[in-house]
Amino acid sequence: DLGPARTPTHPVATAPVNGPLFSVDGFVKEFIHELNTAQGVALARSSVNDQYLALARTVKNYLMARWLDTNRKTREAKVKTVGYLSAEYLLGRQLGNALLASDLNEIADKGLELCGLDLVTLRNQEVEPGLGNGGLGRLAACFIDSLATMNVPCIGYGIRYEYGIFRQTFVDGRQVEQPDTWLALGSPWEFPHPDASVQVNFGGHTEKYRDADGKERTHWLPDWNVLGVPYNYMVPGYLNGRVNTLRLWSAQATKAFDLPTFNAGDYAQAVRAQTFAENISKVLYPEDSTPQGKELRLQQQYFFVACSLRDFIDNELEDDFDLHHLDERIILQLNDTHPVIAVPELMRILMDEKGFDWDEAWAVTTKCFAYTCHTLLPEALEVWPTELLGRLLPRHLEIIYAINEQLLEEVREAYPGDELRARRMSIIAEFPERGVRMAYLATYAATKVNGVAALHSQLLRDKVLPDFSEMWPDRFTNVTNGVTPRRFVKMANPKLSELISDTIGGGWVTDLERLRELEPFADDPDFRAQFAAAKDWNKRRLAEVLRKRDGIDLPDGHLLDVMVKRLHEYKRQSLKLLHVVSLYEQVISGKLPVDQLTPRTVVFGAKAAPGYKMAKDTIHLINRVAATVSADPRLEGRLKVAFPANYNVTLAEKLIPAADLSEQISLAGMEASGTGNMKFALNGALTIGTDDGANVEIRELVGDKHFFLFGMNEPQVAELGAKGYNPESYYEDNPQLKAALDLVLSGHFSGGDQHLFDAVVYNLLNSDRFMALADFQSYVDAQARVEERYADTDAWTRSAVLNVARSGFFSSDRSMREYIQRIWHTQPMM
Ligand code: 6GP
Repeated sequence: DLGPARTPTHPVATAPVNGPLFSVDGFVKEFIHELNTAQGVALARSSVNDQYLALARTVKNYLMARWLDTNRKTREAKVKTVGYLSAEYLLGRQLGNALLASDLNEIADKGLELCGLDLVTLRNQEVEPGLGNGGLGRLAACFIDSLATMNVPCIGYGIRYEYGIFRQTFVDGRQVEQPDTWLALGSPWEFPHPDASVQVNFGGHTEKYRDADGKERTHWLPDWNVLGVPYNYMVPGYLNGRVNTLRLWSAQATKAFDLPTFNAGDYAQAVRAQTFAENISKVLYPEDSTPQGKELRLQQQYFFVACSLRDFIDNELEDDFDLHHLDERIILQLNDTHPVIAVPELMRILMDEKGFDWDEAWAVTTKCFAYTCHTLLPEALEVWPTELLGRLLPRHLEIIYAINEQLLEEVREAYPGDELRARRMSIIAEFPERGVRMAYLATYAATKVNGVAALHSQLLRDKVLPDFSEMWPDRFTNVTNGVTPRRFVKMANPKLSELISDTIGGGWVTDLERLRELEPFADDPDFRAQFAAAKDWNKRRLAEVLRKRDGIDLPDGHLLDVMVKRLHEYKRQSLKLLHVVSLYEQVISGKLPVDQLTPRTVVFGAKAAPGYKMAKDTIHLINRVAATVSADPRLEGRLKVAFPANYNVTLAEKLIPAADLSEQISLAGMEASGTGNMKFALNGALTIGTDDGANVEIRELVGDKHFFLFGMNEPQVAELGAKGYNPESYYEDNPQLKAALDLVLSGHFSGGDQHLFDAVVYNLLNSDRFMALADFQSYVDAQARVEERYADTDAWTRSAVLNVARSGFFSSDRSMREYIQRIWHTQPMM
């Protein structure tokens, strides 16, 4: 403890912080200073990595003054802050976005040129922080970008994983995971504040005692603890001077090592505690949409949530703040169930530490949380065994039991005699083992519960939480997801952005509905030509990236058909693959003259959870089909399949702007929303998709004529399921489908091995939980319509322009506006 700060007497000490001068000269000075003093090298002897780090720090220095200023103003204004609690943030590279937000692109470009350096090369040196799996983590990153841009106070809270999502490589076509060493070459964007570290307790037991007033109270006596060290990241708003905070926690041992053991010579034992503690933030769990019920995962969840609540209460609020009014200063948004342990944690703080009664604590807690659900898969809803939860967090389990008692009392009062209902709604599951249903806990405690697209929110109410929505209908709402137009249009698609700005002005970047003004230009041949030219430029840029990055050659003049997302059976990459195999089979068997094949390149990008066998087998099969099809001279180069490894945000930014066709083909009722679907539409790809997630809203907005709908809708899926689904009948009845599956079974893609892909094929034939075979014919028919439209270049481009013009709704700024108005009740700052 350094004691209280002294009152400064020097005028400079109290003046606002100034960043480097906003000029090419100021930039160069700062850059060289960083290179010399932080990197410790002269320009002439510096490596590209030195230069990148110095550049990143230079840009950070510009933002720093604004960050300090934002913090000061927010604190002074004592306004309500959004505390976004998320176990994942899939940020993507930081440099490009920081340059854009601070309007430094031109200055940096010129300044680096004066130093004999090239901005693009330095930008490519950045390793993206992959601190998330997929949609849920990327959504969090888009949301905090939008809040900063809209001038809304927000702190994103999460975990600083030392290893993010694994790096995917292919060995003989099979996925092999490599550790993601994103910190290895330096981490210029973060700044740790070890002095603001927080202690987090685990284990032990609880004891009752009587306080001074004779009231019974509880005391938690934990038996181990770790330290949470905050690492701050700046979240700059677009050209508005606001810089919000992303605060990620890193776990450290409270004691570096056990000195007596160390002195006794058992060095390994002496540091064991340290290793154990640091494991908590070591690695991101690579499961997407399906939880891993592992103890370390629960440790991670409690760790970051406990750090965040403590941090906000102790460091962001005034010392004398009355916590009865906590909801006037923060709304804690629970990004799925991962942070839901924050609910009993806040109850514990208020009761055990601040002396609140139960009812007082509950009244505050229920005003401070809102919950977003991101899934419909029943197996994706987290349930923590009470045995584990009680061992790790005994006090929290007690509180959860008490919350549940209160819930059941309310239910019994509302529905007397309906014991079955009470049992259904219990937060405590009794089967297959005693466990805590985190989604129920969140729903009971939250002011609002939302799904992430209209259809999803409807199904959430009707199928996942029907009893809760019946009892508290007003608690449920929908906020359809969105994506940030800064990163995914302005930055990722510079040519299209320029064309849009030249046509309707630059306001669309923060007011995306203005893309509507492009509608009339869909009929302007000149505009269409420029639009198509931008698409071509994006394709050439992608070709260069894929050649360098993956050794993949992208043929000219092909329809670029892209399916990028996590590998999951419900997303149905296998359906896309069956279409490819079928086209190929028809050509090599002579049923389809090769010159009638629309030249097409199909690009897949997908990581599979390391333990998800079916997903990994599917990756293997895609790679084998890719190799076979691309190499077969009978196709005359008219069909190609490419599967670049390690799909991530960085690749998405190149791939999405180049795409013609966006594949959004999940079984209806399974994809909560999707956000890739929005990015494609905004970049002028046409969608082939089912009536699922946000596809429904995309289709409604862009119009049926400009969207290729296929497959069963959700009620039809439910009906077929109820009737009894028999995938084999589709195989028997559809010669085209049969021929495709038979070709796989023949060993054609596996060097004659007729059993290599048995698991994938027989899963489709015998079970096919996600009904790919049922939707096959409809999908193939829709693809024929795609080809017909594509053959008419003008018609295709017209549809593409209309997709852009009508997709402004899918800005994450709009999503944030809806959260603010209906859920958070916060105010932007002026
Ligand atoms: C995903 C959903 O699968 C996706 O449809 C949605 O767009 C995204 O969340 C953002 O809302 N869900 C997850 O990634 C997940 O882990 C538990 O859900």
